[in-house]
Amino acid sequence: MNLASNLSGSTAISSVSIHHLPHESKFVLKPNIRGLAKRMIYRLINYQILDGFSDAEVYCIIDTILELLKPAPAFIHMPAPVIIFGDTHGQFADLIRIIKRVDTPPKSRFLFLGDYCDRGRKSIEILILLFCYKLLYPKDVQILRGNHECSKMNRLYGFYEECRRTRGTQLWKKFQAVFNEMPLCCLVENRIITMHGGISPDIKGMETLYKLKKPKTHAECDTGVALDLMWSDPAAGADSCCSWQFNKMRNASWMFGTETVKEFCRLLNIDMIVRAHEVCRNGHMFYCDKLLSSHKTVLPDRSHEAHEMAKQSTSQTSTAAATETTQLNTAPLTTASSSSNDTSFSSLQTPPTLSSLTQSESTTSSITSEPITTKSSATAAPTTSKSTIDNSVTAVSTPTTSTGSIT
Ligand SMILES: [Mn+2]
Repeated sequence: MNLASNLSGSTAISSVSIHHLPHESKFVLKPNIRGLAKRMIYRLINYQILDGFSDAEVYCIIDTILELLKPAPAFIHMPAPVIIFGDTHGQFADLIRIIKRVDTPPKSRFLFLGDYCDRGRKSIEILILLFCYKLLYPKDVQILRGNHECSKMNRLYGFYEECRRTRGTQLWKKFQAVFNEMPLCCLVENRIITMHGGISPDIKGMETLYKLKKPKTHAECDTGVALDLMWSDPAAGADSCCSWQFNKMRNASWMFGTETVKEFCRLLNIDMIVRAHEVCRNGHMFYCDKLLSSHKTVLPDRSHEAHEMAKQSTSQTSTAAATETTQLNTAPLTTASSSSNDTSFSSLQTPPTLSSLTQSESTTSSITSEPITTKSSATAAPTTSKSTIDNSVTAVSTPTTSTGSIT
């Protein structure tokens, strides 16, 4: 399957203007920072470490990405074809494994759907790698914000400790400033809308998204469309017939049913929603033919622990509680298939450090077989009609009737 290729036909010409983000075109990267970003990518890809780069050099990349992201709106566009990645959650080895399998920018485009930090042990490496790619190829790489790119979350779920342990808490603070500037939603080729969590009953049309402001405070992250884009989920089983219902599993935002997904696609005149935020056993799955969850994981379900954590951590606030369990990983939509098993990542994250948490979390697990079994097609489909999309959906033998486990 190559959704992006299927979309690159008839709208290619008209899409030029809508994908134009002026601030990215005007952005000029200083030669010394360009060189630094290239050296960092080389070391991260080949050695998977940032050792040898000073704090000042790491801060330089973060300060520059902040400068690049600041003018970006909360709702952005991107042309197809594009490789879409779900949650990475600090599992750097998995990200590298997939990046080595696909073309990297500028030969391809990358769209990341958020949740880069927490859970896994190498969130800093993931973020710095993505920042370097974004700096070098600003139009070819987009990085959306997930619910873990909020300080309330990543203070508790591993990222703060990782920063403190490796380079100090100042680094953690610098990352928060970047997170506040990340866009929340991306429209691919005018046909596929993407976000970390899901849709919102407050989205009344494209205008809502164009008017959306990037949330900069806890309060802004915890309300309205921004909250829903980062937190909502499709409903499973019998609940899927309901239109909107309170998301009890998250204790925040909404769950939406199959008809709601279809109505949303009609309302915005799009073909599909692609989101992450939940575990998908096979890496990605379809929901009522219109919503694709792109998320691979194989790690133990810790929802009970997470739920307890959420209850404790949100005793001061009523929204945006975390019920995410260990989850992983990147699931590119347009990659070629591979049937090889991969156990390259074998250990996970240090437990959260919230003093009230006394449970010791399992720290070992293994990644099972690579879930993507789709093949890229070099032939672009002639139209961008619904039938094109639906055909590409049905061509993939992935689960279609239930949502992934709550994460
Ligand atoms: Mn999430």
